Amino acid sequence: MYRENYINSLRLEMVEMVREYLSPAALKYGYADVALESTIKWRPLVLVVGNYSSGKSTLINEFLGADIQAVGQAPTDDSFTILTYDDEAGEADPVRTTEKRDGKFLLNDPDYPFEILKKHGHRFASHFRLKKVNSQFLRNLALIDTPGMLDSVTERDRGYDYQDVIGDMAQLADLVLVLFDPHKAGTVREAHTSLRETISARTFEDRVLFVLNRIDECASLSDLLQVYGTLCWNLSQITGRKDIPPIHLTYSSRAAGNADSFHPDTRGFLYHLQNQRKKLKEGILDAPRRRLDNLASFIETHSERLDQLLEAMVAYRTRLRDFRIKLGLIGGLLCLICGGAAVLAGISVGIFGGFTDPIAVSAGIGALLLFLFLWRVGPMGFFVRVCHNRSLKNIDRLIPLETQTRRDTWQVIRPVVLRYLEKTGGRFPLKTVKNEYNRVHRIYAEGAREVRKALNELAGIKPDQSVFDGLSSPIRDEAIPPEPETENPEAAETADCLSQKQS
Ligand SMILES: Nc1nc2c(ncn2[C@@H]2O[C@H](COP(=O)(O)OP(=O)(O)O)[C@@H](O)[C@H]2O)c(=O)[nH]1
Ligand SMILES: [Mg+2]
Repeated sequence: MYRENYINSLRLEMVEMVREYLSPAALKYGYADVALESTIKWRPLVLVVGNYSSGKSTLINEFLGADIQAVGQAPTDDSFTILTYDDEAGEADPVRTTEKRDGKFLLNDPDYPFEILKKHGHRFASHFRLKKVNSQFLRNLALIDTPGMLDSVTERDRGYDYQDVIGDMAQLADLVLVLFDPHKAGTVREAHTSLRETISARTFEDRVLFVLNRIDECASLSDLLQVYGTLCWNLSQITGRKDIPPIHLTYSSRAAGNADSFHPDTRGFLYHLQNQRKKLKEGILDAPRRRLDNLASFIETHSERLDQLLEAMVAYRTRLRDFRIKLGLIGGLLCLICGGAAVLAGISVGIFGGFTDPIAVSAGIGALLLFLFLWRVGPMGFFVRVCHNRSLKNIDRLIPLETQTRRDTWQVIRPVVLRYLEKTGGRFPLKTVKNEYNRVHRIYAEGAREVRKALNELAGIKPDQSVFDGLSSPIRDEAIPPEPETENPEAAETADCLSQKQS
């Protein structure tokens, strides 16, 4: 429980950090259209994608401990379903759906992070829903069950862009499970491409878990190896990498039993891969910890960008202020000369009696003030505009960009800086922007480091065993094959190899 509480309070603190320090500046300077925390404030999310009939809903039901999602060989369910915990439901009750919400409600409720999915239109909204389930599995995370990939002809009939939706959901998710099955090992290329495009290359490996499901349907170990090889090949083609990402080899013993698909010869290798289901479950239950990693990266990335953005604003305003001071001094000097010249001219033509004549002094001061006013509205305004335009033209010289990291960050925020300076004409108070810069800089320089320190501390805290043990599913493993009496050493060795590769 200690670790769970630690994770939860750390998550809330990090969201608060974003809300209090980063969001205000992000909204004010047009870096973000909606508050930064709107996509991260909800619970950790696990997205489950794959072909239809790859066993997504079966897997989810098994972990929830009840038949919550419809399952079937044909494309049964064409909806995106958020499965989340019902805090109000009694824990002793049998696991069931306690409440349902439709897509329109979800997309418009600011308590949920799904506003960014609104753009996918009404057809998507009618295929989007939420179920509250009183399953302990969902206590610290929410799952998203998705309709499977279909062939391209049917794709067009969906009425919304499936790939785009998957991409947006993957951005919200802390963990993405990509399911394959032996019949279609490698045909989720499209889903994979949209994931690749939306999840940054740096975090892709941490965020995506590949699962080869329904392995009980492989007639033998060599059949499984063939499927595994095909999948590896397809994955390496899709990712463009030679090293194969870890793949969980698993199956639903309950569905396998129902489907009556156990070939007696297959029991040997299945026995050695039984732990994979448990490992997968543990991997999913680790989503809250993954959320912390993602939040840490989120804070690092956005605080770095906002820090540079505000640095540029301060640099611009300081430059303008210095230029104004210079212009003011020149103007003051010119006005003094002009005022003095006016008095001298007055004396020389005999209008004023002399330098001590009070009328001459007042006339001199009046002339000085008039020249000052004319200077400010005329030449000074003109020179300030010239300085502003020159700053915009040479925007890349506003702040030092000595490292590649700073240059990369600058490329992202440059248009934001330009837009804001053009919109305001450079008229914003230097003091305010300096204060904002100091606040964001504290997060960038110290906050992000503190967060990493807390995460390192967390790594030293042992997982709460109760989290995993207390979640034994009421859907029993009816068809788990018994350990083969005479173990085939070759098969065992190969299965071990596969398992080891994944750990
Ligand atoms: N043999 C076997 N059948 C499975 C397994 N997982 C799911 N199924 C069956 O495959 C069909 C499709 O499952 P479903 O969960 O609806 O797939 P989804 O479309 O990906 O959600 C159902 O008839 C399940 O009973 C498995 O591990 N082994
Ligand atoms: Mg399904």
